[in-house]
Amino acid sequence: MKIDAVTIFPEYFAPLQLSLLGKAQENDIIDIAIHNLRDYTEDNHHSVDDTPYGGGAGMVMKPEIWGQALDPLMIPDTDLIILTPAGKVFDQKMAHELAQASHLIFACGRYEGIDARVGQYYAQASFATQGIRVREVSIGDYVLGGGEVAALVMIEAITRLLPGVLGNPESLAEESHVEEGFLEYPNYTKPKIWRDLEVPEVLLSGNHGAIAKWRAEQAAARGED
Ligand code: JCH
Repeated sequence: MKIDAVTIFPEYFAPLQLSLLGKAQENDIIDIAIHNLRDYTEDNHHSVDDTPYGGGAGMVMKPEIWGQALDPLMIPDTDLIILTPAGKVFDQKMAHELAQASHLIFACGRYEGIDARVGQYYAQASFATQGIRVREVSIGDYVLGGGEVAALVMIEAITRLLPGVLGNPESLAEESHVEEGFLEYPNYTKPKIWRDLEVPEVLLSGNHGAIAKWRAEQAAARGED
């Protein structure tokens, strides 16, 4: 999977070199390129923002710069993801959908966001017929300073679903329960007693039927709070 991210803060993406995401890149499962939006400015001050039409607080990102940055990335079969607090909320189901994509572009705005015509432009029929889709996505109902952290969250959640990324496919099979509305049960490891707290007896019993029943009960109980 090819992944592009466009941002005025490329340094935010340093964690992509670590752990699971770093390995997925080394193993050519994902190919990530980070693009500095300011490289596409043409004025002396490298400005990317301007005052909002209609007035109001804050600044809005200029559409021309985004067009210059995105045009060369818009190849057939691309999902353009515009991060915004007003977008459709990212969940495990959307992660699975996006894990099927061949090319993702994350447009990471700052200030009050990107001029609305950028999304409108690439959502036109002339792009749709080439397999270019535009999605406005939020990662949850809270306001971040920009799209970068939201893009990181999505890239990690999507990448771990790609074939060959997780060594152990059992964890993915068990996780599919999460998507079906089942919640996880509490986990324990050694030692058997830690600071006077004991591991539930049933987990030491070797009775796999009883263990499965207990875990199902615990998972259901977690959903109640
Ligand atoms: C973003 C902002 C609108 C502040 C600028 C670009 C995503 N789930 C989620 N929360 N926040 C974001 C997000 C994504 C992209 C951008 N900002 C800051 C945007 C505002 O209006 C109230 C305020 C935030």
